Amino acid sequence: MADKNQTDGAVKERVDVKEKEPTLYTVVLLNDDYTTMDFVVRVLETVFQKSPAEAFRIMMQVHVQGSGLAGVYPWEVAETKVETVTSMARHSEFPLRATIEEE
Ligand code: TYC
Repeated sequence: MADKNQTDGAVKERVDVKEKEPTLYTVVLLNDDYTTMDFVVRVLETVFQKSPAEAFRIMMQVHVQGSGLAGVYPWEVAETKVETVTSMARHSEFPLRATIEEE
């Protein structure tokens, strides 16, 4: 049978095909006084796949407003992004921080 949801006989067996939506988490970048603007733009381009223009826009938003949304992901992806940002920043000796917020 091609489709499990189809009925063969009189009694239709209910096959639930609905996928559960994964909870999404927002990765937020935080401002500081020491991380260079160029470094933050590079992080947004390489870790969060932003275009140069979008990366610059987000970096400026963080710089002016204190924080900004870098991306929205399932939990494990969000966690890995934060770890990658933190590790890149520490290697370059910048205090840049990223946090996770539930959507
Ligand atoms: N405030 C930093 C500066 O003036 C730039 C900066 C932007 C730092 C965004 C962190 O998440 C950040 N060099």
